[in-house]
Amino acid sequence: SSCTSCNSCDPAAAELCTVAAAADIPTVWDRHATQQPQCGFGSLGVCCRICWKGPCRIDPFGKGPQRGICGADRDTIVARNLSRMMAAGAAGHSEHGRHIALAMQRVGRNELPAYRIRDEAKLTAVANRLGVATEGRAIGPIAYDVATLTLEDYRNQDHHQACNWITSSLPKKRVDKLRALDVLPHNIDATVAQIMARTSVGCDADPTNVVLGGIKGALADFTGMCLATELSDAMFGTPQPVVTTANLGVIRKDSVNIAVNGHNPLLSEVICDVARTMQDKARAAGARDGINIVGICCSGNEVMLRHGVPLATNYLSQELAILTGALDAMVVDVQCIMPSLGEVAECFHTRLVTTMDENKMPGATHVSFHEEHAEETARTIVDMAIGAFTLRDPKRIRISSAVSKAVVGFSAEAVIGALAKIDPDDPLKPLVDNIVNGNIRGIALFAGCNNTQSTQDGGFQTIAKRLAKNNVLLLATGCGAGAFAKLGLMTPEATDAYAGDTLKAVLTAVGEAAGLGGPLPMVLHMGSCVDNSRAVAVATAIADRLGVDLHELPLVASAPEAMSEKAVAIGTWSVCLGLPTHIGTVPQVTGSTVVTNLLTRGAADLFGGYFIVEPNPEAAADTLLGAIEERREALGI
Ligand code: NFS
Ligand code: SF4
Repeated sequence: SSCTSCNSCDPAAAELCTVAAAADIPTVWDRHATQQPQCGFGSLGVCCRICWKGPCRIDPFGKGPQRGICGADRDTIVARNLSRMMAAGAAGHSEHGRHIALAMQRVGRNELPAYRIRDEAKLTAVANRLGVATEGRAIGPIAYDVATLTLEDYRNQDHHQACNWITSSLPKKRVDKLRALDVLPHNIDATVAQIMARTSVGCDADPTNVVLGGIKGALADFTGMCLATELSDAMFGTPQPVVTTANLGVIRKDSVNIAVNGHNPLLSEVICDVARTMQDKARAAGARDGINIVGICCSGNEVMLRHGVPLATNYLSQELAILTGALDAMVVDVQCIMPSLGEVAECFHTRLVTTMDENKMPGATHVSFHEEHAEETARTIVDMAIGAFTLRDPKRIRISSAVSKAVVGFSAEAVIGALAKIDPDDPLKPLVDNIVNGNIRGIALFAGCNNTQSTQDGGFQTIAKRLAKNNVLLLATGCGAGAFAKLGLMTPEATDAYAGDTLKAVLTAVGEAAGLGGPLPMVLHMGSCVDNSRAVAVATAIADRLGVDLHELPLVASAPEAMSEKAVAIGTWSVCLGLPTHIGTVPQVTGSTVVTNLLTRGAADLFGGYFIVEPNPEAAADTLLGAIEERREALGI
């Protein structure tokens, strides 16, 4: 079912957008409509605002100006705009990673009572991988050393010395290839700063060189992502399969409902911990079912995978959570939080709480979050939610009927752990054998955002069903994973309904061996956007097992609704790791043939991976299947 006014496949969106319309509250879809037609220059990437002689724009039809005032042509302008997006994406993910690493240093010194190392085995594995001594040492000093070595990736000034986290996260052949192309970052912060510097007025004007600089930034993004995921696992636990629920129906009438929205588990984890201790207080305020934490966007994915916290929704329908009239607080930290939320919350009793001093919003109450007072801050926020609960307007409560079961929690460790139940001595063997014999044709990673330019969740659904039917193993992260969870595609039932026979047989054998009592879900939820590194970890393990590089394997990626600068960075590193990478959004680069050709063709020669731009999901699925078969043929399997 697709609601035309909200352009979504999500039944909850259709339900709640009628509430928005009746109350005359604009949603993201209404604002999308008011922006039409969107600027053609911007869509092509040929608008430049890098200096105040501008803005300048190139006439795409070749009649008007072909150079900006400084002389920059369309290729330079497009390349600079694109590289700056990659730098911004890298900054977002690596700030998240830095925040975690700094917290872990202090956990190691016993300075943060709200946190501890919950997964000592993971920390030890990470330490061994990075070359930090573990033998006979207490966990605190190991954590401190791991965090300190991690922060070296933000501090090292020797540009011959690549970041520890990228060189230890990829097959050696891939590292060598990236080094030969001079795109391995030596320092995440320096790489971001260098992109900003070289793309400012009057600097790098060679479009290929500019994009290669951006690519180093995208690989810095990957670096930040790897370290964020792995250190978060050590502090909060490595995900293991868990059964939970997803979609707006997880918001309950008789609970104090608190949504955690954003990205960083440092905040959402403590909210979960503290809420557990405040259940009686919520009941005393009249909430018969106590406190109900629900997740939105990647914060939601983080706590869903680690603790089975139900996922309310993904990016595009975050406003709708408030329209249920039963959301008592929405707590946000960083990234992908719509600035409209304050306005929507003001129409209801919902408390919108910002927590990061560098991410405030109009219409929100700011409760400054710092790790050393994490529990106190979390208690204040939960108290605010309990207070808001008593102010609900019962007439405006619209509990959604949309809710799906979701089996989630497939970290690389969980995947390999499940396989080990079949072959304890050589866990990868069952997976590799089934890829080689063709029972599994290949592996596809679904990642990225929602975008109003597409039908929400629609491309994910169409492409995934088609690939599953053709026996492709499916992984997902971010808002893509949110889409699958909401639509009931992360269930054994979906495997039975949609997977091709040979894929179904493998998923059933592994699921049963792993004690799940049935097949693995059709799509394996690997986590938030930073957890895309988990998929790379699985791919790297397979490549190492076969002695090949990543671009030789039948692996593809797809972001049907790519939107954010972070998604631009992720898509780009996916290409640079060797994957055919589909995006369903036409990127803002098509004003330059040089840049477009580099991304869709030239990249294949350099990296083995390339972008596939295809807004039509059916056509995209066919192209991805073709790419998988092409790789199989080249491998001789
Ligand atoms: Ni990823 Fe997560 Fe979602 Fe896109 Fe935004 S929440 S970090 S950027 S919109 S997937
Ligand atoms: Fe115009 Fe050049 Fe300034 Fe860009 S940098 S706004 S093209 S003058």
